[in-house]
Amino acid sequence: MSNSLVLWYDRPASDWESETLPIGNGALGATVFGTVATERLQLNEKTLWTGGPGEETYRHGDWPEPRPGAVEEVQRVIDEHGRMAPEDVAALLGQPVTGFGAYQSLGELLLDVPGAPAAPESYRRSLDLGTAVATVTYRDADGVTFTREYLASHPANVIAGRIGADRPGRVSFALRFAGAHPGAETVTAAGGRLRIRGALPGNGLVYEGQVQVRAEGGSLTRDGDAIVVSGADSATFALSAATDYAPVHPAYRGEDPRAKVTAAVDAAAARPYDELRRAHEADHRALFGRVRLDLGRPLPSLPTDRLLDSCTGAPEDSALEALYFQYGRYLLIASSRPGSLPANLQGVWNASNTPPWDADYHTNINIQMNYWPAEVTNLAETAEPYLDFVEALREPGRRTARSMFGTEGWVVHQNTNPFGFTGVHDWPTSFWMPDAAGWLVRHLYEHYLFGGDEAFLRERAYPAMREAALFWLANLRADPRDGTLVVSPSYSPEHGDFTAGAAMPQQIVWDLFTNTLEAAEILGLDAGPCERLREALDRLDPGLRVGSWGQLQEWKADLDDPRDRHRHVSQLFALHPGRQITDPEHLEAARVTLAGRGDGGTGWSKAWKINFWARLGDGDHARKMLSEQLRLSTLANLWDSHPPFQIDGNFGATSGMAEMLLQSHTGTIDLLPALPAAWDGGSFDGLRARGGHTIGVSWEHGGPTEIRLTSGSGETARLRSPALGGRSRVEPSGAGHSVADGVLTLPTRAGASYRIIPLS
Ligand code: FUC
Repeated sequence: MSNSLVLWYDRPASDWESETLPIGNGALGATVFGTVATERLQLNEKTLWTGGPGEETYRHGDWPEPRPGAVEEVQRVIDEHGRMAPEDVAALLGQPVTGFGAYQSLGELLLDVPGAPAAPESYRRSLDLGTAVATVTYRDADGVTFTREYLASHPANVIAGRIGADRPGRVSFALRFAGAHPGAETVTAAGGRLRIRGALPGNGLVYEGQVQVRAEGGSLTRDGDAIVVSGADSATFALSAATDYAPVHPAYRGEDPRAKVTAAVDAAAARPYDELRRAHEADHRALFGRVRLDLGRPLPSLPTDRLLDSCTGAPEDSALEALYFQYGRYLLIASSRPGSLPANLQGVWNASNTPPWDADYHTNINIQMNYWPAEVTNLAETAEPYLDFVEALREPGRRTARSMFGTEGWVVHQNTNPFGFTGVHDWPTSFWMPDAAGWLVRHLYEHYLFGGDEAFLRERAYPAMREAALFWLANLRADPRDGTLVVSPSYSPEHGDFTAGAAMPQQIVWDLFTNTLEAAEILGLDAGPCERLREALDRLDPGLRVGSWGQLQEWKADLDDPRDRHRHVSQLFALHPGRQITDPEHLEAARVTLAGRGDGGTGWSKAWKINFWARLGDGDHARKMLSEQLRLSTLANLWDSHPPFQIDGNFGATSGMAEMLLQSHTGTIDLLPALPAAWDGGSFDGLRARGGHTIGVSWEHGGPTEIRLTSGSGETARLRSPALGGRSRVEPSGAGHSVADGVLTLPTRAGASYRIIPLS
């Protein structure tokens, strides 16, 4: 195969944020600098967080004392004046944040290489998305070629590396660890093993890391707390790390990490490196290899940073676009695997102890966007940490619902941490969002829609959805303006005043109630509560209003300014990720809103707009946003930039590209629903549709020439494309398909594969 799945550079990285190459196994992350004289691998362990229990002041964001009448007072002001300034609401309902914490760096693994060339020849630093191996090669003045490779193995739970040379006896280095919390940890070396142990200041979270070095030939000695390899033919290392964090309310502490780390490093060190690497590649390929995308252009043989610099929006960019799509899938696999926390604002990669926004979990778009590509790009397993995380918020969220609102149900507000922070802080424009839980649980339902696992729906998704819905049954209010049920106070994320019935909260509640009712019907459960939910849904203001300039209103009153370019386009939740907008009038209003907001915005904002335009069926505009994101919001290592680096935009763009190729929101599978002119020929395989079908399409001149479908659980597939309106050949032919209104209906057998070839 060509290099179509490789990021590569002809220089070492000097800047962590924009240049290093990430590897990860979900729990552990490393970024590779590839510097020749002192190699640097910046390290992370996903649960290494300050804050939470152990901090005296930590209260999960709940009010320390009840505030009887506070919410009602805000509701009263809004009823009377129509709005209330965020600062005034924060003064009544917010509180200074205490003990929230931040995601920490673990430190750096450093390899000092004696006699390294100052000007190496044939230098190359690369990341192969297909194998999930990062490689650095260079030649010294004697003509010796050195090769370093690094990987993060999920099955072995280690970050491992191999340092080699093409002449015997030339591998020498000293390996040491530079911790990120010098006063809090100790580093020791013995028997080729380096051990780091510490307890974080504040919350006392215990962490441990170990690295075992092995050398073939030469010698392995110790120099203080460094391990020294001299004159070896090659050397390998295996590193693991863990903390005593556990995702269990209220203490959020589990076992001491030493036994787990020791076992992982012992086991990895006892295996031949090649075998470890083979097992890693097989594990990675089992996920990554499920989807293939070819946008009809070969990747030019240029370093990735120069390729990115050469992007203009021309059709030739499509090769980089395909690489960028797969990079999002790679990053999700690397930063979200079962057994640890979900991907945070930076996935798993963070070099700072005071990262932007604490590298936390923002719930007003960011964590949700991280998981948009998970199901459709055939990586459902990567969503498991997120699904677990959402479920684990129920218990603290229940207490927050009781103490702030005095009702049943569960809530979480605008940002959360690994320690069940479900209450509030007091940053006026981004602290209040009780509707966030309704948005979070939608992925649990989606997981069922794609995977068809009814036990998951019954035991996990439905209880969390139902309890979030019960919160709103108890907390919706009759709007004195028209008697509809509204959220009050309600807030359109990070924008404007507090009002009653802002579009996004209304649409989220619509989505939550609709999904919960659907799920209950599938499961045959809960006649009583469902009756109440149905009545409330009938009375609910659906949050879809067309305003004076044809726009979809952001608030219930027509307050929208056509010149407003705010990065959030929250009023279009109903377009994406929601599925409430399907009729021409509201689709057109959504289009007007989107055109009004313009094509600017932060990285994630542009990524959301790719999805929006795809949902509107406008492939050229979707690709324009993709191009804007690549040109203006993407760093040399192809990380998305808010700025600064924020990974949600990577995931949102991958999702948006999938939405351009395949949609399945309303009972049909729409093929190539938003194909841009620049992608005039191409093919994909392995994307998933709701209903459990796996789809591949080849196309030319904008129309499918062959559709490949593998059925999951044997549901009937309804495929829509203008090309399917006429005659088609279906193989195997016994499938008994029919065509009506441009929809080809195909009964399927579980596990069976079909080929559909449009004939006219
Ligand atoms: C949201 C956005 C900000 C930023 C932050 C992490 O609240 O409004 O732009 O992305 O999350």
